[in-house]
Amino acid sequence: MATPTASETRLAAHAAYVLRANDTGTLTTAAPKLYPHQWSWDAAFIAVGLATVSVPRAIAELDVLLTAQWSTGMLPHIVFAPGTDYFPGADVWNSHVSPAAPKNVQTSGICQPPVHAIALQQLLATARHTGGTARAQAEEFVARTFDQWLAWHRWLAQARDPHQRGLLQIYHGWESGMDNSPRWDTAYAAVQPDHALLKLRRHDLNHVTDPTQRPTDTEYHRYLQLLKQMREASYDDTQVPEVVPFRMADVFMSAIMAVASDVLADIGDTLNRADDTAELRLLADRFRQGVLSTVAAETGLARDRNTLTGTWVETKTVAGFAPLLSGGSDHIMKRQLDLLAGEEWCGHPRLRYAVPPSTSPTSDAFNPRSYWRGPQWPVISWLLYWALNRHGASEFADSIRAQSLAQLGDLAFGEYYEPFTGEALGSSHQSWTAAVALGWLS
Ligand code: 9WN
Repeated sequence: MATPTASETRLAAHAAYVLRANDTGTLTTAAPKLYPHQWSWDAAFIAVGLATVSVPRAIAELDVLLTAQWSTGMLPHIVFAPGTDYFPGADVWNSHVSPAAPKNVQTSGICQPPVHAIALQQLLATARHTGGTARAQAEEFVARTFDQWLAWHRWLAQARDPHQRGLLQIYHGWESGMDNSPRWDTAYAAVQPDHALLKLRRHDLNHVTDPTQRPTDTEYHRYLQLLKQMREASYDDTQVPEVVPFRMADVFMSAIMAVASDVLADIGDTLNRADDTAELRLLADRFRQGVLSTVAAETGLARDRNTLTGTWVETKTVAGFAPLLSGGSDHIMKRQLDLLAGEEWCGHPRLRYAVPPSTSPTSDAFNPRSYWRGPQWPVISWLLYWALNRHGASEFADSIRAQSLAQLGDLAFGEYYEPFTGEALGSSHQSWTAAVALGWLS
């Protein structure tokens, strides 16, 4: 890699500072005020960034998450730090209604996309490059925790894809990590909130004062209704699908499962875990095929499926590019690369930075300020960048990196960005945005 420019050095220094400032001493909060706890997929991206500064600190971050692992293997989507305000907090989730929840930590009762093996791979690569004790510590960590990551993948495969279709089912938009994406509109329309839930205790709007950047109250009512139904079912893996009206086969999460299973298998190979590696390769193949089976011939995009109604989601969101993560078909990859570079996506003439918007600006569902309904998310740009490099599309990956670094040059470390103006939206000093900046710069 070329010598960093002065602005790159400045960006890296600021990014490292953001991560340090968001460190509670135990875990790195997802954002200073808006998200004062640890989130599962945030922690993975944060570890990628932390590793470039301190390998032991990156390891500590993942260790906290693993301490909260449920006995089923599930990694919960939030690990609560004590005594901070967030809604819905630990009291609302009440994870201890489930016998599978850990006793000494409070967590949520749902999961998020399994990007963690990607973080392990990056952690190992950074540590090997650093050498010395960092390398030994990372290798010891991976060997010590391999069974826990394996249990996580096994749980996803068994609990969320029991019929082995290669598509993970989710029961809440929060599980996708793309909470209010138009991907979930039809499923949420079927959720009828109880009257008692209409009075919300939202804290997010104290920190993001422009409500158009956040989900609406109507959306929150539905989020809370699903949470209540799941809590009343004790977050039980077989009960929950019986009681919630939100049942979606999430194609983007399934693609992450495919590629992360392959990456975990690569790590298993280095640990001489032949049987487990073979199992992970089968999982990778199953989910790769599942993702490819959703691609619409007319649009070339992958689709989520509402498994309650049996209908496909046709809205053009970034999730349509799931095959760029999972791979498996040269023909589909080629078509998707052309699409992604084209006018409906990164080549849209009004974009300030040529990185993927969460929803295509040509879609009726597009809203440039509203959270997952249009803004660009640096963390998603990084994930696609990583996947493009993995699948040999390094030129496109380089362009996403360069455009992203320009976008992050405002040093705001926004949670997401307005695609036409480049304005940072949501929380500033968002940990995973700082982390992926470090990932790009390392
Ligand atoms: C609910 C922490 C998380 C991310 C999600 C993002 C947002 C939470 C919220 O923040 O979700 O889980 O309160 O809005 O959508 O992807 O993990 O950064």
